[in-house]
Amino acid sequence: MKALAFLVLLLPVSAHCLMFQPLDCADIYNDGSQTSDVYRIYPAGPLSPVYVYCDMDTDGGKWTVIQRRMDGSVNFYRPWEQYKSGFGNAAGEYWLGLETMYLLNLRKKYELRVDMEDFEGGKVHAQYSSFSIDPESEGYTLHVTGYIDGGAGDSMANHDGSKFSTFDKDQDSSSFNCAKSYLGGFWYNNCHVANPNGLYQWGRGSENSIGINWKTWRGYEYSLKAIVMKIRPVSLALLEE
Ligand SMILES: [Ca+2]
Repeated sequence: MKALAFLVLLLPVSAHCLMFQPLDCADIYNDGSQTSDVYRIYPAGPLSPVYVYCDMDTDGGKWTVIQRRMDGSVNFYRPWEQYKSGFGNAAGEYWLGLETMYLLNLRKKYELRVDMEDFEGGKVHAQYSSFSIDPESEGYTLHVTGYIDGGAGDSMANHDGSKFSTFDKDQDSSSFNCAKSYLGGFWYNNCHVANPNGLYQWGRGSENSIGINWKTWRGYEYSLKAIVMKIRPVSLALLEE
């Protein structure tokens, strides 16, 4: 019996070595790759790799980047199907995709961190101890709670409980089309306090509310230089509290 138990213990380890298919950047980090870079993850199974940027440096690393703006190189005014499947370049600006985010949420509990920069050298962040989204049949409704201040203020609370909207799929709580009015795709409410997928505007002169806004930091008339949304699995110890 002792020998059998020993074999059973060994099996998962050898299977892991033969076909390592990380779900997220935390799996990659724990497997020994601890440099921030582009990696492949497999939230939809072995035949569907997804390229993603892993932040292995910020606050202990293990962050899977789900959204990144940094230079205006990618157009974020896109239809539903593209926000669902993802777009852009994992080495630069991109949106991971709502379906991939949902598949990650199916497997693990995540926290969210939003890092941002302005054009004057300011850097702040906002963190949330819980981040999840519902399936497409529920409009990919956002659940984001447990705000922890990093200097940015809480611009996401207003979006908690909202469905995702794009210019061709209005699921917001406004009488008009928020995505069309504010030139992005997001969990618009009535309409936004944060607009990370808005129009990249290279700083000053941002027209009211259509830029990359984080209202509680730089307001509606300032479009940020960079914003990165990243998620990391919450440790089991924390979940049991
Ligand atoms: Ca509407």
